[in-house]
Amino acid sequence: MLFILLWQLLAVLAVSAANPTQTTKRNNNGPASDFVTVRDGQFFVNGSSFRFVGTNAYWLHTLNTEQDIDNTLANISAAGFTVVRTWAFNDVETIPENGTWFQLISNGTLTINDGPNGLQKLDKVVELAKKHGLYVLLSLTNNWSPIPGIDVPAGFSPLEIKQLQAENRTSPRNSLSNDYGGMDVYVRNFGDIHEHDQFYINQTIVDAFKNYTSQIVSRYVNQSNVFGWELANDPRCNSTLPATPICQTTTVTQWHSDVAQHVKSVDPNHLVSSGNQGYFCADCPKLFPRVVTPPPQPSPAPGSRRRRNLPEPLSKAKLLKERKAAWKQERERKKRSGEHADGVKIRGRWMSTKTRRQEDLGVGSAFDGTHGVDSEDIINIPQIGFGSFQLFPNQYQYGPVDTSLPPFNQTLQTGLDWIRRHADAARLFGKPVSLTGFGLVTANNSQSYVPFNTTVAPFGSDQAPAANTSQPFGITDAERDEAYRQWIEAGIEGGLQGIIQYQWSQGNLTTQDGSPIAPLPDESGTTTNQDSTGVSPNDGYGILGQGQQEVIDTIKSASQGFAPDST
Ligand SMILES: *[C@@H]1O[C@H](CO)[C@@H](O)[C@H](O)[C@H]1NC(C)=O
Ligand SMILES: *[C@@H]1O[C@H](CO)[C@@H](O)[C@H](O)[C@H]1NC(C)=O
Ligand SMILES: *[C@@H]1O[C@H](CO)[C@@H](O)[C@H](O)[C@H]1NC(C)=O
Ligand SMILES: *[C@@H]1O[C@H](CO)[C@@H](O)[C@H](O)[C@H]1NC(C)=O
Ligand SMILES: *[C@@H]1O[C@H](CO)[C@@H](O)[C@H](O)[C@H]1NC(C)=O
Ligand SMILES: *[C@@H]1O[C@H](CO)[C@@H](O)[C@H](O)[C@H]1NC(C)=O
Ligand SMILES: *[C@@H]1O[C@H](CO)[C@@H](O)[C@H](O)[C@H]1NC(C)=O
Ligand SMILES: *[C@@H]1O[C@H](CO)[C@@H](O)[C@H](O)[C@H]1NC(C)=O
Ligand SMILES: *[C@@H]1O[C@H](CO)[C@@H](O)[C@H](O)[C@H]1NC(C)=O
Ligand SMILES: *[C@@H]1O[C@H](CO)[C@@H](O)[C@H](O)[C@H]1NC(C)=O
Ligand SMILES: CC(=O)N[C@H]1CO[C@H](CO)[C@@H](O)[C@@H]1O
Ligand SMILES: CC(=O)N[C@H]1CO[C@H](CO)[C@@H](O)[C@@H]1O
Repeated sequence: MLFILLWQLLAVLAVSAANPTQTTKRNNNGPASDFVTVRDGQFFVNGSSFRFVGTNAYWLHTLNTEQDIDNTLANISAAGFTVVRTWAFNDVETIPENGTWFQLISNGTLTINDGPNGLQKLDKVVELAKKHGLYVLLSLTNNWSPIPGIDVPAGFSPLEIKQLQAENRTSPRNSLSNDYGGMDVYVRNFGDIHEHDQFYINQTIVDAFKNYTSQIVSRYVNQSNVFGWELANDPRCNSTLPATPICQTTTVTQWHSDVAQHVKSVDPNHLVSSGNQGYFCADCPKLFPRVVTPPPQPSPAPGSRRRRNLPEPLSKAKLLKERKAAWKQERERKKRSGEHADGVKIRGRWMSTKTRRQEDLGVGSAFDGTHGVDSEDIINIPQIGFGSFQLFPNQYQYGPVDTSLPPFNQTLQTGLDWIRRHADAARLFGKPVSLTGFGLVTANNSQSYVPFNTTVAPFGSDQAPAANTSQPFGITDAERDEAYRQWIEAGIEGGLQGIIQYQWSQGNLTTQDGSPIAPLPDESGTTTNQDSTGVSPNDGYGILGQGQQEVIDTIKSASQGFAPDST
């Protein structure tokens, strides 16, 4: 009943037209704060609207010298990026001999390291980013922290897991984005139930995480070049540790509401966002079914594009209708090209299929709440300042694929659809939305590819692409650049306010044992050359030597629409 009323209300609102060009033009009448603020679906800094392209560099605080951090940020700034998304957490279960760590989580207690190899490293990142005119978007934890080298075997004690972790490490600590601690480290060290969603529901763990956020957030409360706080990278019900059957979208939404209020109470100066992957849950119960009033509609500037209606709200019915239409189109295409229009080939013979097929398939895991995330419910939490989503087609499914297209075009198209849906959600709910990470693994980079959910590459250098990747794997550099170009242009056209590439690579870095910029073993595999320089981690999305300049050029040219004076 509530849903029907909401639907009707949205339908009424949809009649009042939104002007998309408002979101692609600079607005100079915003709040004068030098902190990033939000109004009318846009970001503002110093009175002007602020749209950005950025890059990810989760490893910044692990670099071994201040000069390395400085050089890296200088290079990022020179490449035209204005925002860097990075990790503001580094949880360990035992104090490492070398390398950076921020928080020891052990035996049910938390200990913060604010020494030179602790939070002072993060201080440097924030300070040097400011020097180079960069904003930092800081993530407070991660959904993913698998034990390097092993899947978590059922029935292992936390101590046994720690021992296995030490034995099975395959790359230096902090090399992978999922090797900085995170939710599962809290879960393994508190309580007796080692299931991922305890992070969201066990009050002791929730309080422990709030303690951590208090320390970090209060430390940078006055730093205006902190773009905002991201509560977690890719929060969802499951991780390497499984979820309990009671975990659902409202569990994750409730946690966001609780922690976002907490962060805002400690730091009212900065925006808070989720960091989620952007999954939808069509027709699901909402904790925050508010309808945000659409921004006021100034008359379109001369020569600007036509007004567009507000998008229709997402629903199962809408998704199924779209899918049916696509299926019908495909059937007609097959008819025209002489292929069998309706049916499947079983043991060499064509069998007819039921036309109900599309309904039977459901709306798919990106839209049905499978992952325990309802990004529309989360964006409507009052303390959430802006929406976020990610796009990693090598790892996750974002929607149905049009199988009539070649594999690369399927990936490209699914990405475009995903971006447009989030741009629609932004316009519908009146908050800015940012794509906080996107990337494609190229053939040239495939040997380095390690998915976020694992600690080892799924295949060796001389093996065929992993059998479990349903998306095309190992595209050419040119295809990557073409997809990035089209995705960025679709994002800008749709009204996204920020787009962040994954991920930056840096060379000429100082090496140190026990850090991700470790010296390479020599021929004998034992001694090390401390004078050698190293390269930032590559999880398959690193671009140094993999077309870095081409990627930068593509992003620069595709993001012209974000330039201050463009209309
Ligand atoms: C905003 O204004 C402050 C103070 O004048 C200045 O330091 C800062 O660079 C400005 N930021 C932007 C993005 O213009
Ligand atoms: C945690 O407890 C174990 C066993 O009592 C002990 O060996 C270990 O030193 C403790 N760790 C910390 C960091 O206190
Ligand atoms: C939550 O964790 C605490 C601390 O480890 C534990 O004592 C408690 O039993 C857990 N609560 C529930 C409901 O599982
Ligand atoms: C969190 O902080 C509060 C207040 O400082 C303290 O009482 C509590 O023990 C802390 N919890 C943990 C798990 O460290
Ligand atoms: C932030 O600024 C306020 C007001 O000037 C001040 O009271 C507070 O100590 C500052 N906090 C930090 C961490 O610098
Ligand atoms: C993550 O990886 C583990 C171990 O391979 C697997 O059991 C789990 O289903 C994966 N979870 C997700 C959400 O992919
Ligand atoms: C999530 O975890 C549950 C329970 O462990 C499992 O049944 C389910 O398949 C998982 N879902 C995904 C999407 O990994
Ligand atoms: C696939 O995408 C490429 C690059 O945009 C384009 O040139 C090509 O025509 C597309 N192919 C199909 C069948 O759509
Ligand atoms: C490499 O780093 C060193 C020390 O930080 C610096 O002096 C040198 O100019 C750098 N070289 C390049 C090519 O960036
Ligand atoms: C720590 O660094 C020192 C000096 O570089 C090195 O000798 C030692 O092996 C490192 N320890 C670890 C565990 O990496
Ligand atoms: C050195 C090593 O391989 N240690 C352990 C890695 O993890 C597996 C379990 O997956 C253990 O069997 C190994 O002993
Ligand atoms: C990765 C990258 O762009 N590195 C550059 C950083 O800046 C120095 C000095 O200008 C260049 O030499 C590097 O190539």
